[in-house]
Amino acid sequence: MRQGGLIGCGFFAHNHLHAWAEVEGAGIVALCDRDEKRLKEAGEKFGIGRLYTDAADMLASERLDFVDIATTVATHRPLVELAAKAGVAVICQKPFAETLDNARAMVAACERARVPLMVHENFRWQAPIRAVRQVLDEGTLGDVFWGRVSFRSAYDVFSGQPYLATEERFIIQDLGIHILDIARFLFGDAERLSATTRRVNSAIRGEDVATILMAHENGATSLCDCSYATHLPEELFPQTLVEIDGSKGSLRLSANYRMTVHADGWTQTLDVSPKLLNWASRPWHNIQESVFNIEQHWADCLTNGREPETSGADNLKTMALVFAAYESAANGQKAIDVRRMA
Ligand code: NAD
Ligand code: 89Y
Repeated sequence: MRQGGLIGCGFFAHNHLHAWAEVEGAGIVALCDRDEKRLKEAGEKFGIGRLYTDAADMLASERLDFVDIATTVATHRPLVELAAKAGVAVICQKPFAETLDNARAMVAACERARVPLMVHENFRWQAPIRAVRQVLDEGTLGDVFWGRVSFRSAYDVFSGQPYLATEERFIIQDLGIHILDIARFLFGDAERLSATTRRVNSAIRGEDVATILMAHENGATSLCDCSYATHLPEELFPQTLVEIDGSKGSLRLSANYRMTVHADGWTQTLDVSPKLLNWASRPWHNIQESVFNIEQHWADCLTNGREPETSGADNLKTMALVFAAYESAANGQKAIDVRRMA
């Protein structure tokens, strides 16, 4: 079994730890958090006794195959570079970096050290998103010319993640990043992008609404829209809805994980709900299942010597969309050539 050390035992890391306990071929043997209380609590809850308040100490004292970094973005670069220097493979949570320069530097550090690097970009690993991709792969819709990836909610994310209310940048960096990555996963890389943003909730610092229009290399147009200011009759957090139009048919991933495919004169509606894993709880179970899926993918990649789908190099392209969206919105919706950025 590949042995990992987890750095950052906060809000989301508990999902990582539940999932690691079920992954085949890899697991967590040591924990690190500079907050001793959080460290001890996680150690007790998951039965892990090797505890460190300093990541360098953990790397020096343990024989680790990888580290799983579940801290917030400001600490990603020093921690990724520390692990690379120790010759240890790295998983890093999203958002990977605060700047493209930092993202490139982390990718370069891992390449120089010849250690695998995966960004924990998990939304594309959600079962409903995989089901959509399968329809595309089967060619049922023909040539895709238009798509929409949409996340609209008023769920209170600030109580569990208070830093989301105080950062200068909010929804694109935190959530839109997943939506943009799903768009790349479904429609391929983008050439051009333009965006608008808005802050509706005056109690927070950053933007909570964003609308992003992209032209993809294959000629498709997509719209990524996200909002944490949308009060709907039915709160759908954390569901991502998808619409796709192709030359032979259309697909709609609608509320409550219903996927409707219409092609060649017939219509089929399927329930593509995620599994409710035994440690998961609604409504987070969709995200929680994807955490297990991406961790299992990492373990399989280490075993087979394959590059993870959301490698650091791949994630540079998603990060480029994030920064391009902010640049466009700050410049009156200016069209940005994203190929010059990644
Ligand atoms: P958090 O603040 O609750 O936890 C972070 C923990 O890291 C804290 O306990 C802190 O003490 C520790 N830490 C920070 N720097 C450290 C260092 N240098 N060494 C050791 N420990 C350190 O944050 P969170 O809400 O758990 O979010 C963590 C990351 O997970 C964020 O980047 C967030 O965007 C991401 N996240 C991802 C998803 C997803 O679906 N992929 C969902 C929620 C959060
Ligand atoms: O941090 C975010 C994420 O990655 O998924 C949902 C979230 O927890 C709040 O927007």
